[in-house]
This record gives sequence, C-alpha cells and structure tokens, in this order.
Amino acid sequence: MLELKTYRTQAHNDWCPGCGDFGIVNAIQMTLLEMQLEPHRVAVFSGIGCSGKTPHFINAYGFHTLHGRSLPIATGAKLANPALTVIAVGGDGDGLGIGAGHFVNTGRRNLDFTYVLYDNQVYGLTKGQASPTLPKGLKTKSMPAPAIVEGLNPIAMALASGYTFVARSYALDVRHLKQTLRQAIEHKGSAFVDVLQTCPTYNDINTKEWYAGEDKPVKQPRLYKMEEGGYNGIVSDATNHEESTKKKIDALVKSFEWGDKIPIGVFYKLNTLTFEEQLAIRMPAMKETPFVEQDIYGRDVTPLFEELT
Ligand SMILES: Cc1ncc(C[n+]2csc(CCOP(=O)(O)OP(=O)(O)O)c2C)c(N)n1
Ligand code: SF4
Ligand SMILES: [Mg+2]
Repeated sequence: MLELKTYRTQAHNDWCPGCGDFGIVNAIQMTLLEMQLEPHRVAVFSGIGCSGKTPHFINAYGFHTLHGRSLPIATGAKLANPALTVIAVGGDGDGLGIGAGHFVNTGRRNLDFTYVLYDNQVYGLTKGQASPTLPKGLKTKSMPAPAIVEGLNPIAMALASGYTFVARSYALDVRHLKQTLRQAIEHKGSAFVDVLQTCPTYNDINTKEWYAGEDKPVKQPRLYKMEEGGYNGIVSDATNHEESTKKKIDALVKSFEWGDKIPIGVFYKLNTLTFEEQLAIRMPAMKETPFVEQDIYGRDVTPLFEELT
C-alpha cells in the first residue's frame, strides 16, 4: 500500500530551518500519493542549487544533474521511456539564468512532463546573490547594492516559449500547490509551475510575512486565487486560434500583476498534440517499441564507433 512515507528517503537534509523548499517537496510527495503513482513510475530531475537537492529526498528515480541542465536530461528520459511521469525541478537561477535556453526550447517542444521552478529570487546555495527573478532596484540581505538589471517574469517567459500549461503557486500553501501540481502532471504537454518560495536565510524582502501582507496598513494577503475572481485560462477549443491567442494575451497581462496583489492558479492551458505524439506519427516504431524496451545487448555497435572515430 502506498503511504506518504513511501515517497520519503533517509537522505540527510541540510536545508535551512523554515526554508520554503520543504513545502515544495512535501507537496510533490503528497501529489504522487494522491495520484497513486508508484515510485518506480516517476523520475525527478534537478539542476544545481538548494532546490537541486530535491531528488535526494523523494523516493523515485532521480538525477541531480548539472547546473541549468535538468530539462534536457528530463527530455531524454521522457523520450526514452514515455510511460514515466517526469518531473524536472530547479531554482530560478538554474532555470532562468544558466538554463534559460533550455527553458525556452523545452516550452516549444511540448513534451508531456512537468517543470517546477523554485522561485526564491536569489541564488540560495551560493549565498544570496540576485537571481533572474529579483526585480531591479531591490537589495536582499547579502547583496552589497541593489540589483541594476531587470528581473524577468517567469510566467510571461513560459507563455512566450509555448508551455501549454502555465501556473503559479506558493510553497507555504501546500494544499494549493498540491492541487496545482496534480493539474500540471495530469496535463498532456509541457507544464510549468512557478512556485513562489521563501528563503528565510537570504531573501529578507519576499518573506512569509510579506506574502501574508503583514506590512500593509491593513493586513491583507498578497496572494489571491485568480479563479475565485472568475479568471479562466483554459482554452476550450485548441483549433480556435482566436480563442487561444486571446487567452494567452489575458494570461500575459495577468502575469504582470505583482506587488500588492499577486495572482496564483492556472494562467493558461491548451490541449494540443505533444512532441511524443507528433514523433509517433512520423516514426511509429518509437511508439510501438520505445527506446527503454529495445534490447541493446544483442546489437553490434562497432559500425557506430567506426563512424564516430
Ligand atoms: C556551471 C556552474 N556555474 C555556476 C555554479 C555555481 N552555482 C551553484 S548553485 C548556483 C545558483 C543557484 O541558484 P538557484 O538556481 O536560484 O537555486 P537555489 O539555491 O536558490 O535553490 C550557482 C550560480 C555552478 N555550480 N556551476
Ligand atoms: S539558503 Fe535559502 S533556499 Fe537555500 S536552504 Fe537556506 S533558506 Fe532554503
Ligand atoms: Mg533561487
């Protein structure tokens, strides 16, 4: 029987007390349990950063890859074994700094997997430098001076790149995060989830208290659920170009709300052919016998080596 502990490992965890990463890992584990996905059917890929340690803590297949490279490696795994539930995770520096090219091109492909961005606005592991999501002019605890480059908007980047499921959640709202992750994993196509994550050690601006709106004259949470206000980013007819364009523009406009009010929930969702489905049309053998089921032991690879040397 699957239980929450099925998805836990014994690996030592050195995240700082109160780190938002704990909430994200809990939500991933709870989602896998809720979906009854057995550990051997799941693979978690990460890059480098505090967030990069995630695969060590989730009992499933996992690969702690290179800085910014979780997405290409997750892509390879999904293509080799399309039956796997693939989850790529990583920090805002990992995914939108060094890995930005992969982020864009993964969205264009629309493979059926989920990418979870741990968005704490800093490079946590290397002691709090500004990450690509820190707005210009802000200075967190360990920075000597305010950022002089513009911060980027991950939701807008994902929409422009072609991700067919684009959502945002919050690491300390595990219930909402779990619901969002479930929708992302169930979506057939590339799903992107921007998770606002507190880093109590280095980000002294976007703190738990800040998200709760405790600094406002009248305390009011900054995060609000878009769908409760009637927002619906789901494209009902993928063949209707006018509808999908309008929904994407609406999502783009929403994504620039930041400050006193910050939207969470599903910005955009479009059901269309995945990369794997398109590949199977062109190369039916890929679907009939995916790479993972091919017998590589009886193969003579000498001609391949001869060609490469
Ligand atoms: C090629 C390479 N360049 C730089 C580094 C140093 N480095 C390690 S983690 C990191 C940034 C981590 O920030 P982020 O991706 O936001 O993850 P977080 O620690 O905040 O979860 C950097 C620059 C590295 N490990 N490899
Ligand atoms: S440095 Fe920040 S992101 Fe890294 S473990 Fe500590 S609190 Fe978490
Ligand atoms: Mg970070």
